[in-house]
Amino acid sequence: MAIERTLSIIKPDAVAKNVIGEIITRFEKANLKVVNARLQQLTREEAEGFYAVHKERPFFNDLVNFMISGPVFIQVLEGENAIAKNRELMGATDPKKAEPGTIRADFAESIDANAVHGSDAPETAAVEIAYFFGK
Ligand code: RTP
Ligand code: MG
Repeated sequence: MAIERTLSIIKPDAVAKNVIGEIITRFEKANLKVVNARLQQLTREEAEGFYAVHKERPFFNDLVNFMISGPVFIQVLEGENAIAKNRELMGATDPKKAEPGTIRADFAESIDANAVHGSDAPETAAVEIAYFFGK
């Protein structure tokens, strides 16, 4: 299995709840290594650019407003099968549908305030890592 890198964002709701450490512990226990990270308050332009694939969707404005409602903790995770593994640890987008024991089941409030972002494929991982951390 290949060593991959993926972009993870601990969203404003989880940062506000003071669970950055608990979430990172889950990554570390799953053998994902934090290889770059920073706490950042996104501007509207940064959040819109990051979620540009969703710009025609009805939830886009709410999503952007939520992502700029407080600081986020952005990390690059590295490990075997990191992209799919991170998505598994995160659980379903809607925490009501997320498997017990996943990050979203345990820390998310709603489909809008859902604790974490994770890249969904190798192509998006590369683009998203470059978006925040450069080449
Ligand atoms: P993310 O990109 O944040 O990791 O989440 P995801 O892949 O699980 O979900 P995605 O389809 O990419 O949607 C991005 C974010 O938009 C919000 N959303 N709301 N109301 C809705 O139907 C709806 N659908 C998506 C979620 O907050 C989701 O994380
Ligand atoms: Mg997504």
